[in-house]
Amino acid sequence: MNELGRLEDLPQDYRDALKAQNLVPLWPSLRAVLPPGKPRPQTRATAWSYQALRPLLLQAGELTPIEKAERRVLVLANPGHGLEKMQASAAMYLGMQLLLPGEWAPSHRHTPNAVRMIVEGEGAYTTVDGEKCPMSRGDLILTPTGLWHEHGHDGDQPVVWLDVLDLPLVYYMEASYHVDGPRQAVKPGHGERTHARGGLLPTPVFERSSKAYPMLRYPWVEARAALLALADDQPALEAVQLTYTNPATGGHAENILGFYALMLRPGQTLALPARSPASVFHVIEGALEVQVEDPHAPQHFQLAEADTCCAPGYTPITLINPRADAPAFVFMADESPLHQKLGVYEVR
Ligand code: 1HN
Repeated sequence: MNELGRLEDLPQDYRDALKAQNLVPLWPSLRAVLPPGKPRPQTRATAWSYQALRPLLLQAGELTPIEKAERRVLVLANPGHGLEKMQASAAMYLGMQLLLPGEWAPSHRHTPNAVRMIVEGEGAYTTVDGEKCPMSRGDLILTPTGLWHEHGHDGDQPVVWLDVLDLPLVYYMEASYHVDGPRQAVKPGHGERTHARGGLLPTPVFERSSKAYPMLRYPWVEARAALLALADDQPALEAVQLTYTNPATGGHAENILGFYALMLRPGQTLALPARSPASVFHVIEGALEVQVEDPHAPQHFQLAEADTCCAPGYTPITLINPRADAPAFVFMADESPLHQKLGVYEVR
C-alpha cells in the first residue's frame, strides 16, 4: 500500500488558498477515513459496575431534585469517544436513571428511540402513548421515536433502570429534538397481554390502521420462561438467545438498535464471531465474564448482577457463565438493525 502525501508536504500558500475557498485535499486524510482491512473503532470495551455507580446515583437523588433534572440520569460514557460525547458506541447511548417514590418525570416525545431495562425497585411505571407500563426488574419497555412518555412512581423504594437510546446516531444526523407535553391520559389496553402468545397475532378486521408499535412492554417473566423453554427444548443449542421483536412485523422491536435476551447454561462458554455492530451486555441474573479482543487493549470483565459493559464492533467476544450451579441471564443491545438496513452488516 502506497504512502500518501501529507498536508505538510504542500506549500503553505497553496494550503492557505485551499482554505480560503473551503477546500481540503483528500489524500492526507484518506487512510484515516478509510483504514485498510477493517475499521478502527473509537469505541473501547468498557464496563460499569452497578455496585460502584449505585451510591453516586442515589446521591444525585439528594443533590438534584427531579424538577431540576427532568430525567435524573448518570450516563455510561465510553472514554474512547470522550466522556462529554455521552456515547457508549457510535450509535448507542446508555444511562442509569433514578426515580424516587412520589416523583414524576414529565411527558415528552423525541426523535431518538429509547428502551428501558428495569434494574431495581418496584412501584414505578412509564406511560407510553397512553399505555401505563408497570416497571419490574428485567422488564423491557419501549419508547419508540415520536411516542409520548413519562415516568411515575407509586412505590416506597428507589427505582433504577438502564436507558438505551440511539441518540448518538440521531444527534449526528442533526435530527434530534424533543417536544414537551401535558400529563397523558391513560388509555385502557395492554400490548404485552394481547401479544403474550408467540405465533398468535391479533388481526384487525374493521380498523383502518393498527399501531406501528403494538407491544411496548416485554415482561421479564415471559422472556425468562421463553429462554428456559428454549434451552430445555434444544439441549444442544449453543446460543440460547431471543430477539425482542415487533409482533406485528416479526422484525426488530425498534428501527435502529436490536435487543436480545440471552441465557448461558451453568459453566457455559459462548464464543461470538466478530460482527460489525457494537454491542452492550447487561446482567439481569447471575454472573458473566466478557472477553473482548479490543484492538486497543484486550479486556476481560467479571460482571455481577446489574453490571453493564460495551464492546466495539469487528471484535470477537467470548461470554462465560462462571457459575457451575446457575444459569446466567443477560440483556443485550446492539446496532444490528442499523447495520443491516444500511447494508454494512458483516460477520467475520
Ligand atoms: C429521555 O427522554 C429519557 O425519557 C432518558 O427517560 C434518557 C437521554 C437523552 C435524551 C432523552 C427518558 C434520555 C432521554
